[in-house]
Amino acid sequence: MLIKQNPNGVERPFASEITPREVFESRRQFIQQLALGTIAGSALLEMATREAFAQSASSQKLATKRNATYVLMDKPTDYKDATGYNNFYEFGTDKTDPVRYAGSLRTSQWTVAIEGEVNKPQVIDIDGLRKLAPLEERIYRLRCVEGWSMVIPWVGYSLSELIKKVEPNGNARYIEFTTLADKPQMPGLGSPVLDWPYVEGLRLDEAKHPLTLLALGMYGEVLPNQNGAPVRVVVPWKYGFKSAKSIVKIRFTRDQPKTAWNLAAPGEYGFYANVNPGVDHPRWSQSSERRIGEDSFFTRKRKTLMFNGYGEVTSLYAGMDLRKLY
Ligand SMILES: Nc1nc2c(c(=O)[nH]1)N[C@H]1C(S)=C(S)[C@@H](COP(=O)(O)O)O[C@H]1N2
Ligand SMILES: [Mo]
Repeated sequence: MLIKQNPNGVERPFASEITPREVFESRRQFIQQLALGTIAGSALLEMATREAFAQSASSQKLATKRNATYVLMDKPTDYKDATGYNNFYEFGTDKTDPVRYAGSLRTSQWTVAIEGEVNKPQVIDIDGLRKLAPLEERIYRLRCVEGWSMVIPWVGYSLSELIKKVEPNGNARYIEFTTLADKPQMPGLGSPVLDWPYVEGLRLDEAKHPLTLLALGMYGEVLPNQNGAPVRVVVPWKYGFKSAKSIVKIRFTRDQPKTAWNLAAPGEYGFYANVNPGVDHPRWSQSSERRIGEDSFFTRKRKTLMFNGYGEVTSLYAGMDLRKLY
């Protein structure tokens, strides 16, 4: 990815990312209370969302039930960081471009076409997707290949619910996601940084893994445009670029689909893109990460965990050399 470095090579935090001591103290207390079990899960969600509602009074709330299987000890990233520091190259390559320019994305009348090796190809609208399965809240870590991470309470359900409904046939081995590419709505398409549209893909067993989320919201509300409204996937054990935003097409295929970042730089971004602290990016180490919001000058980086800490996916890769198939 396009990583900008300061001339002196030192990465400096934004002023807004330096946490005042009171905030740090209250966070520490929060973690302690969490460890003692004195904060209930719903309170956790409430704390995460309070700021969200304050920020966007017009945003639409989604009725969800928290899935207790996917709760983390990590404090959710502040809403303003999760929605203000983004990669969504269709709106520009700077981290603040998506929040500034994604307002032009029209998310009403949105449909997703399901095609390819399925018995029941169909076009589903967002209302249909919202009703397809009960909406759950799941708190996932997201690790960007660039070396930063966030903790986001998503709203959605396992992609496997949708996969069941469309009935893949015996030829289906992979699944391809295509993002909207519409120049009038997306100023970043004027730049040749990627081959548009943004495409991503998963092996079918990865797509069916319960962790793979079809996300329709975050922080209890519909997805903000800059986070991939109105529908995206979230694959938490893979680098963030696998989690395609603003999806308009899902295609089931026999052959491994091409993917946007692999096309742009095959030596840097593989098809699998599993988070792996043991395999460095050719231009930087992947062994640690900075958690957005806690990365003050004095905060140590966190160790990156194999599969981003989601060890339950290990068996999907039995017998594969994950150094070669990065
Ligand atoms: N369509 C599209 N999807 C995308 C991207 C993009 O540029 N375009 N960036 C990816 C990258 S690199 C990351 S890290 C995540 C960021 O998701 P977030 O902004 O919701 O945290 O989105 C991924 N999905
Ligand atoms: Mo990323």
